[in-house]
Amino acid sequence: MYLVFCSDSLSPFTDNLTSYPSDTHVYGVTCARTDSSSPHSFSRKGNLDGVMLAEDLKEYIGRHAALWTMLAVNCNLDEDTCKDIACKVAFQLAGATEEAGMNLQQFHDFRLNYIETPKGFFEFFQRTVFRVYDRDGNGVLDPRELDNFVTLFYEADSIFAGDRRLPADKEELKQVIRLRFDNNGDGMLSFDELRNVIAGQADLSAPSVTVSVPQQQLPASET
Ligand SMILES: [Ca+2]
Ligand SMILES: [Ca+2]
Repeated sequence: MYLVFCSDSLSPFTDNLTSYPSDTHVYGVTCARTDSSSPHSFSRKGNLDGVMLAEDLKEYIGRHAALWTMLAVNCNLDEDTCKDIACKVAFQLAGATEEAGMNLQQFHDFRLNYIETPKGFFEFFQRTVFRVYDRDGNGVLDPRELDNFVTLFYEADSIFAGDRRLPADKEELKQVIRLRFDNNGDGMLSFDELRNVIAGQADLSAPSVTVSVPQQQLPASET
């Protein structure tokens, strides 16, 4: 169920709608959830076109810590960077662009598909992790971006730290990832190729060590 408000006010949008003066009109949308203290809503300051721009989306994401705090914890990033990345991913998933903004229908679908279902929410998180390392945002990790990504696995405070299944060092892990997950062999890792790695559901162990039989030592030349 939506509650639609119209706004020509420059007042910042807050969770507490009753704090608005009577002449304030807020254009937003809220869904019927049990947590009424945290309405899913957005404002478009001084603009009634129903389009949500990056500024509005960042405000929405900022008020929903669950959308970005996991990034801060897992990737050791500051809050603002996490919110920016979550915004970029939200626009992408909504099929919208930051320049053109997100319309009400796109916002509704994004929220329904990626915020309100655990599966969708997990995918949103995985995509934000991927986007952290896809610095240029071209949708694939090039060798340098992959190098940054695998560093995550070997940092002291990493959630993967101490996992004995991991190869001994990141060079070996990169090799494992390229061999097992670069399905189209283009030397780049797309989100779909890395999805299970990010989800912690991939076998990253080094190939089983084959015990090589030492070659028979040749007698030293006597000449
Ligand atoms: Ca890239
Ligand atoms: Ca590839």
